Amino acid sequence: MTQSVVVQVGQAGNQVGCRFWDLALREHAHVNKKGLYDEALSSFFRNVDSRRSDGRACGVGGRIQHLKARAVLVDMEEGVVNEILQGPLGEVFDSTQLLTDVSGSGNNWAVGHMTYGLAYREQIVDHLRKAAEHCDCLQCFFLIHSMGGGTGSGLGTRVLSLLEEEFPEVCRIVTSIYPSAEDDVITSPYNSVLAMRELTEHADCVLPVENQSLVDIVNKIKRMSHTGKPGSMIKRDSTIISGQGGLTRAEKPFDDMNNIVANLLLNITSSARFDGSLNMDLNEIAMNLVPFPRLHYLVPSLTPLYTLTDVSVPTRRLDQMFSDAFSKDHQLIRADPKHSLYLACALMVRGQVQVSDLRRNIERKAGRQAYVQFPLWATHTPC
Ligand SMILES: Nc1nc2c(ncn2[C@@H]2O[C@H](COP(=O)(O)OP(=O)(O)OP(=O)(O)O)[C@@H](O)[C@H]2O)c(=O)[nH]1
Ligand SMILES: [Mg+2]
Repeated sequence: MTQSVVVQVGQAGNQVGCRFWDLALREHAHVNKKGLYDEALSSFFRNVDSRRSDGRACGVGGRIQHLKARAVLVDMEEGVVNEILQGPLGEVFDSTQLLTDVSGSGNNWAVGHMTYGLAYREQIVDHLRKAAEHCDCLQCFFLIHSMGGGTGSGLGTRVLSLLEEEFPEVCRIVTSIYPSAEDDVITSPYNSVLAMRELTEHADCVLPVENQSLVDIVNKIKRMSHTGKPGSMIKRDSTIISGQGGLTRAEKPFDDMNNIVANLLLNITSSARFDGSLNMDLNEIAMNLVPFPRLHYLVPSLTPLYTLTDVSVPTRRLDQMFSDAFSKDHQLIRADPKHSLYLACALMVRGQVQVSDLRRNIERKAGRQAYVQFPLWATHTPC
């Protein structure tokens, strides 16, 4: 099995990353009943025996000792990373994976990209190399950052170009959080434009996520769960909400929105984390969906989002999910591809689903859009 490394940069990057690790651990705990460190866990986690002074990781097959995320956490202020370290996930990271400064980039792309980018260049490369050395077969880097903040947009895109320089063969998938129109960071449009140029040049694939779409989805889920109708209760262990109660209880700002982004990452990485007969390789995302190297912005969409009560997928529901995946209410960015052209789309399906039902739905969709190619990937893992 292959491994991937998550690089989270800036406040938004680290907060979204943190939700991803929480949900990934919960998903593995749900499946891994024997407490053994298996191939599935090794894709995103190392198993470190704290009694060994050299800090080396244990191989696949042994008991789980201490799971450490294959992650590099970068922020030019300390607050967010310190909060993560003091929270329930603190043990999942160690000091060798962290890189912080004190004053932040002041919402200024140039400070992140140029000032910190040059000052921390060696240290960033060092951290990335260390994370890569812990992998037997490194397949992918997942970069998570905001487009609006100085560190996320500026240093985040600097990290991206360093990844390209140092690991040209390793796939770079970037999750970029775009600001909403009412964003309180006044420089966020400038930061976003400057960062986009870098994303176009250096990423293999970008999953743009817009904060306004996340706000809309969260508000809609809240409205639905407050109607009191049967089937409108959110399951307590649903991965769409966080461990502390998520949407049903007040949490830190952004937590509920970040859970949705974390779910996107959870689903995209599921076939790298679990076995499955129709599994896809992470490289195949870019290989199948990117027609030209710079045309690599994918519109992400998630379903089920609003029917959170039932995670099993009866046939009727699956048909609905296929339609939902193409509706703008389920997209994580406020774009309307129906007014333009789909060059390619991929449907990633999780759970116990009949392949014949999938094919029937693909024919239904593709029939109307004759030139669209539908690669089909499915993972038989819990969703
Ligand atoms: N979805 C989401 N957006 C966030 C989060 N934190 C900040 N943002 C958004 O990200 C932008 C600000 O970027 P930050 O990530 O806070 O900034 P930074 O990368 O830490 O950069 P500096 O603070 O300037 O050093 C604004 O558009 C915020 O609305 C978060 O946890 N989730
Ligand atoms: Mg910050």
